[in-house]
Amino acid sequence: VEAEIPDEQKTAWKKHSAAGFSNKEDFEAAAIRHIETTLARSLYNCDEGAAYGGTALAFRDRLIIDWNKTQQSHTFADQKRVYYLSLEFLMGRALDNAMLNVGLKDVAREGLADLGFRMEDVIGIERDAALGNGGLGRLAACFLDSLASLDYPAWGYGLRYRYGIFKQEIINGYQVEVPDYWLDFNPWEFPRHDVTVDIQFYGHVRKYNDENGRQVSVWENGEIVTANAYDVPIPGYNTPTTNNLRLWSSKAASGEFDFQKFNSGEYEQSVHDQMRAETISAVLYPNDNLDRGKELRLKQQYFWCAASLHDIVRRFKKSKKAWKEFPNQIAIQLNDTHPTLAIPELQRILVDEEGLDWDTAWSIVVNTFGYTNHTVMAEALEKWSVPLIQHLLPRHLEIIYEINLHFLQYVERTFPKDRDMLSRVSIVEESNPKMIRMAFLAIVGSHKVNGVAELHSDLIKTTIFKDFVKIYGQDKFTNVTNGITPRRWLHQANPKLSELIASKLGGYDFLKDLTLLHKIEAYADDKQFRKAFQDIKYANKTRLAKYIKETTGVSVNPAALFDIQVKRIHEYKRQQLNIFGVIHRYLALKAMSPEERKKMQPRVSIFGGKAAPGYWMAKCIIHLVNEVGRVVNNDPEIGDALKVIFIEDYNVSKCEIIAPASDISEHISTAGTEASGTSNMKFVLNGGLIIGTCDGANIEITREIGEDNIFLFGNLAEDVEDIRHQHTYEGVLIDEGLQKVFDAIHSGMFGHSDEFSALTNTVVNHDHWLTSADFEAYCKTQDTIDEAFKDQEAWLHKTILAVARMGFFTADRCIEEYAEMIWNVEPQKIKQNGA
Ligand code: C3B
Repeated sequence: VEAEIPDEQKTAWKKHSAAGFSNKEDFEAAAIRHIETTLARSLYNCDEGAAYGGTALAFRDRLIIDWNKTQQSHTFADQKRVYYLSLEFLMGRALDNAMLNVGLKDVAREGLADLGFRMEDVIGIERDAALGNGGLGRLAACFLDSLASLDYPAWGYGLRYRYGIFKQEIINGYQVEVPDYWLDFNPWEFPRHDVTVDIQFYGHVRKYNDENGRQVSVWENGEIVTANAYDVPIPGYNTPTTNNLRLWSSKAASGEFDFQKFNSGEYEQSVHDQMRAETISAVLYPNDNLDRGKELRLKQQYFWCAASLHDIVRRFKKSKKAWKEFPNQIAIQLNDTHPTLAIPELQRILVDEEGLDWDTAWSIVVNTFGYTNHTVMAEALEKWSVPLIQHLLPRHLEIIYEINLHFLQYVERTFPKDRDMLSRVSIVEESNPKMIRMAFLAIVGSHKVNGVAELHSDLIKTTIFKDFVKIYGQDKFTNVTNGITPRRWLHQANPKLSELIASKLGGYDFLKDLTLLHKIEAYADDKQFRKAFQDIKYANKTRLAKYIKETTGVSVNPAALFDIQVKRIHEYKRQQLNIFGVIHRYLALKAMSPEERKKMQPRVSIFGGKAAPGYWMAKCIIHLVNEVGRVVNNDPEIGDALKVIFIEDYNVSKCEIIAPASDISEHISTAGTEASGTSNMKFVLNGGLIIGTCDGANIEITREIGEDNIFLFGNLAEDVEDIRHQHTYEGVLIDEGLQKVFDAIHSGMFGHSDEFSALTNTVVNHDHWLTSADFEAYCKTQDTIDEAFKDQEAWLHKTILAVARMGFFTADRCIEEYAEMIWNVEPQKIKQNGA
């Protein structure tokens, strides 16, 4: 292609080709040009918002130049690429990350100062891109950062929700949801008006025999919706590699806009059709670890899978390679079962549209896909009703049935005497109505299945997917323990700690090889280093205390022990255990003399997190935390001994302030329920210790950092089932201390007790989450922590060792494991000058 372009044209082009800035002068020029032209502002009306806009657009220009080079280079090299399909990408803010990844934050800071702005204020203007609920969405965002930083040719595919996760307001102690319309100014996306895909829904399947007598299926007469691509550049750290996150937005198909209706006065109806189409990508479903089976959600899933696959197949076809090369060129990772429809969709494209025979097509499909499971909890495992799929995607239902038929025939041949096995593993659950078990479909259609921490990967093999291990063997199932990107979660969130580490390690190489952190172990007993480390923690706690004061009006003492639990509110994550523990502490403090109280370790208990709007119990927990805070924080007897804070609207950018400020963070899920957890990693990496159960990645964190440096408690996963059985047959024996807490709640100490009866009753009736069973151990462990914290030197020693040993939990390690074990892809360096 390049040879076909005339030389004069090339010369003219190259002379004026866009160049990125790399010094202060050029940054200022770029920012001012954008402020004056793109934003139509001037020296006289440039506020912080405009300064943010100009800075962001200047950086976007820089990113897109590298983005173009990267994409060209990947196209020329034509190597295998990875596609990460995720319905959630919890990206947070982009500007700070872009500045740090391209290494120009200091340049921009100086430039902004010249223009009269402070970097922190400008960064603070940006809205979070909050296209996700919690851990699963943030993991996808960390993986994108690692893929780009390690130079892997990779794209993310997701939905461009007009409304991300709702904004949480706390009004009179209750959660209120406010829509998050985040797109009014989003400089980080590029609309690709030329990249569209028409997506079909409904309709029916027509069959006929072609000239060779082969039966052909045609899916026709459906409703068409158009998918529009929006691209978000993903810069790697300290590399020109800039990958792409492609988000699809839905709109009425242009051919579908009904001019007939329009002209005959049915303008309203035609606009209504338009809006109906746009509804598909309008809103992120706000459930975390919960499946609700709504038709619109299924539409979202198919819309996004079909658009993404069409895009991938279109790119592959340009290379003119044989179909059997498809899995050698393309790896598709399914982030949970949400994109499982991509499996029957690819089979449909290959068989119905490209004319491949079933078996050839199926082997391409299986070799292309990998499936990551993120939960074993029944309420979170997706199932879709057969009548719903039949209605929305009639051809896909046929294909799913055929996939199941082939699969069950194979099972029957392998285990001829086990009839029971067939109904247990069938993709179709024989219930009323029949349901499609998406996890089973994902296993059957993928070559690898992985869990996200060792315990979790073992659990899926011994519980929910046990039969599949018998059928396919151990090798199909593997583990990739989760990780986090140290760029955002250390360097960006905690610049002072990053700088301190760099000063000892002779530079920032550890940000790309986190195992280098082990070298700071040598400084665990170094007085000066300890002091510097301690000062940084104190400064970070002061920063959080200031934020708490500004947002809640409550003053907290940065010298107190900061005990933090921030994550989605969920019974299995057991914020109720935490708040009951706080009440227990409050009652103990109240029973003490003022002298005794003075001797107690002062604490600030900090909570944050959203409840799904329909999750009643989670909302009760939020309400209780706020009511306890109201009582405790205003109790003159208590003073600094205890403060209880609920941070409103917890999100990624708030986590960047919170994670560096903990002394202790809580990861206290009922054993066997939290697949991995990733905030546990963020807190330890930032020099905080953990109180936790033997669950998810806590176990591996303990192995890495040493059991002296973590506070574990509670029943083990292997015993949970027995305890629940006991509860069912013998009733729940409520812990003595917990009973006092309940009595206090019932007395009306924290407002009308009816408000909380659901919360206490569920413990009394079933204690499904072992709140009572683990209560005593939890409180004792908290007492141990109080004692340990008093010895600040020993505490610092622990925290420094813990940080030094966190190298394993970088998302870079995850990506290397996926690349080697599941995707079989190699990194590809981009030369600075492109090509
Ligand atoms: C979460 C799990 O609950 C976490 O333990 C895990 O660390 C992350 O995924 C990432 O693997 N998860 C989630 O956020 N949403 C789901 N629907 C299922 C799991």
